[in-house]
Amino acid sequence: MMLQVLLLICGVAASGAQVFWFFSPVRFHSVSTPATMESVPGNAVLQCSQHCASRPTCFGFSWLQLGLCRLFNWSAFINDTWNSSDACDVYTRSEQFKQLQKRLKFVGCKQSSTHSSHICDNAIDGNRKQNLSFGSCTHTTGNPFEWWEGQLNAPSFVSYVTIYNRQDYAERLNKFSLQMDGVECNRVSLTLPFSVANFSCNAFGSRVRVTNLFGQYLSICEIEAYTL
Ligand SMILES: [Ca+2]
Repeated sequence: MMLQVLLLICGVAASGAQVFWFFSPVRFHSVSTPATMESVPGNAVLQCSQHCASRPTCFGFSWLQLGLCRLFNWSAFINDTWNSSDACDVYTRSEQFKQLQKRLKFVGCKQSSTHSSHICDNAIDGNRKQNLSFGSCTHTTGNPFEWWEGQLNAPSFVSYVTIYNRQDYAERLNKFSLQMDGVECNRVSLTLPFSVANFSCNAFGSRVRVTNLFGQYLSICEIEAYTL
């Protein structure tokens, strides 16, 4: 399951030192992709990661499940005009990505309901542990469309959010709506549960909300918002 959300590739730098590249998804089932600098065959995301890691100018790739890796560089990634595409998954080098991004600060939160002591603040307490029993995950009651909302310290452009999902019952967060100031910026529908993943938003505002479309409990162990 982790392979779907985070890929670790080992390589050797020009100096001979061993280096590690992390690749993580920035968009699932995207209908657009950065301009391609090179296309290579690849029957799995892992193969695409290896192709990209071996090319210094490659920043990420989009993977078509028909067996094609489309590699792109940084300038293509940040270009707002992506090319239309058949549904593909877009990945980037996480370590380089982290150097260029800025984490935004949540200063408050609320949620539709609270089960036991699993308050909304647990999603923004800085503790990323993904087991409910550790006391750092939220948990609502089991009504339809339960939601969690975080308040940013200032209106900001949110490129994406990173969600640390609960490890048991992770499938409860397969389908959800991500909203900025009440307007949906991403609707997520996964076929497999995730552990940690980035979900694009690309919207300006100050209130980030996750609404569960699965139809029952919403639990988030940590959520972080990032801007480029
Ligand atoms: Ca937490």
